[in-house]
Amino acid sequence: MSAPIRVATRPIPGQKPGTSGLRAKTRVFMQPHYLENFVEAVWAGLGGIAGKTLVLGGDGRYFNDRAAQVIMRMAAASGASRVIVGQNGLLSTPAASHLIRTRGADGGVILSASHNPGGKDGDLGVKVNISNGGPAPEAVTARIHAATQALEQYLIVESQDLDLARPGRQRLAETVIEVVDPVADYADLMERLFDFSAMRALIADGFSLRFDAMHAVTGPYAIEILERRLGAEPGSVINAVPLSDFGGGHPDPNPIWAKALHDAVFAPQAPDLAAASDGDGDRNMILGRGIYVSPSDSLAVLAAHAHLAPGYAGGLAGVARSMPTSTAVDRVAAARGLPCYATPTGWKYFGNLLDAGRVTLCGEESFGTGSDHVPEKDGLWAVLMWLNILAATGKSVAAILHDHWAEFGRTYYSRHDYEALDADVAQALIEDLRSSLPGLAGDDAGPLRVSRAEDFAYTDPVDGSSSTGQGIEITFEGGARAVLRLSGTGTEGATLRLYLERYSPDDPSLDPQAALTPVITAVEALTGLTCRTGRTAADVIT
Ligand code: G16
Repeated sequence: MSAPIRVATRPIPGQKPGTSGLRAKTRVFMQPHYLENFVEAVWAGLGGIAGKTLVLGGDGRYFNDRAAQVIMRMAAASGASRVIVGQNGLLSTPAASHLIRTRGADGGVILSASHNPGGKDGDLGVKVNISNGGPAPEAVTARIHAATQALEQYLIVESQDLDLARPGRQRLAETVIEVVDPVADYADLMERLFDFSAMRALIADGFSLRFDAMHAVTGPYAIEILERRLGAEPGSVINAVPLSDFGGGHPDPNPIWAKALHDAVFAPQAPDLAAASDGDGDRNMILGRGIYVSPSDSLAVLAAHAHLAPGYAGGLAGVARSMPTSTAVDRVAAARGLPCYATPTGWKYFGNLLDAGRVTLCGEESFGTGSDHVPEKDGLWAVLMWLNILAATGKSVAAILHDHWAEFGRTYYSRHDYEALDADVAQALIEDLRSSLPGLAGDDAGPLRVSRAEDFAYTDPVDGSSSTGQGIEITFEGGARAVLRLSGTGTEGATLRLYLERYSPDDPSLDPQAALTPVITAVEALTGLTCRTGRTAADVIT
């Protein structure tokens, strides 16, 4: 084994971590030094890697395997004591998070661009987690970004590829490389949180389940948990084999990209519960026979029923949502006397609240839900929480949802995404709106009147750190709300996200898009969105 090689390099512009790590086109990551530069900066952001333990895995997308080999060589070159890597380089994000905690690791690197498409012409990403198991907070990502701008060299050892196909230990220079089963520990954790015997009994009684792994990382996890441990019929997990291009699809669990699954619940022989997860297993979509559960409603329902699962029988300390997520969960929190926090978009902002024991459940409109079991959102966890609630109540998904709306009222909600916009156009739209905010309260906007308009800023109640410019929030008289912000996870131009919400105290069962029409009209009046972007409709509506 040769000594570490110092490779001279230069800063590569644009290596700024976004909402969740660095994302770029796969071909960009494949350019000379691109991955290596960023990884060297990650070591700097983590305060060095010498003598430390790192967890490493990914969602199996194209270049995952090559990138894992490079990262192990770089970790060895910089003196890491151990790299714990998922078999075949695979680990879901929540499983990686759990491993970091159970093994007392100092951090983790997850190779994933989440729900973005994969393949040579798709996207790749590097997510960075810290020793609490959660995504690197802003202070760390800022250090990483600063390091990318000052790099002159990186260290790497030369070696043959390590064999990641079999669990066991090997050595790379002075570093122990430990290949682990990616599924077992995570599945055991789920058994401790949920009532597996009740869920097994429900399934044995004929309850049908369909889980779409979208050819991404959750396939092996779902087979083990849903089919092997819970006894769901073989074939209940579909698209279960991780493929490097996700079979050509977007591993994005929403009604657009998981359309076949969505349509199946509205067809004859619909499963009782259907769900999907994303590339790296941290997102979820929940469907029941004849019904789609919006992520914001899902969070509210879980908050209202979590005590039915053994791991949460003691009740919740509090709940948190990202600011653009609907206020449905706030109503549950108010009714149950629970603290409720609104944070900026990005799971990293939940980390301190979870670590401090202030909240037990968190969720986002972007198909993410989770709890204090790991400081990451967790797709399969959400599916099991729903299944546990269904087993405990004996109700259908539709009945749970309608009963929820009857008790708490219904918060109509939708997100409209305008993708691959000219970045300057999108930025100018946001800036113009931002500068108009001070005088907006009291103004008419289409059929609505603005009651409050602000640029969301957050002060973390645990460590006092603050984040500004986190989305424009406009509240209208009567309680409707619109939020506008630019996505931090895209890789092409800019994606404008428009989040729309309107509360109704009962459940008039309107179509959400129809219920939200006045809010859409109001936003158009305030921004001139159609004219400025040249788009007459959103690209993706969830
Ligand atoms: C990441 C973050 C989430 C965020 C989502 C969308 O999820 O972890 O907190 O809600 O991106 O962010 P944006 O609106 O900036 O695109 P993931 O699953 O992509 O890692």
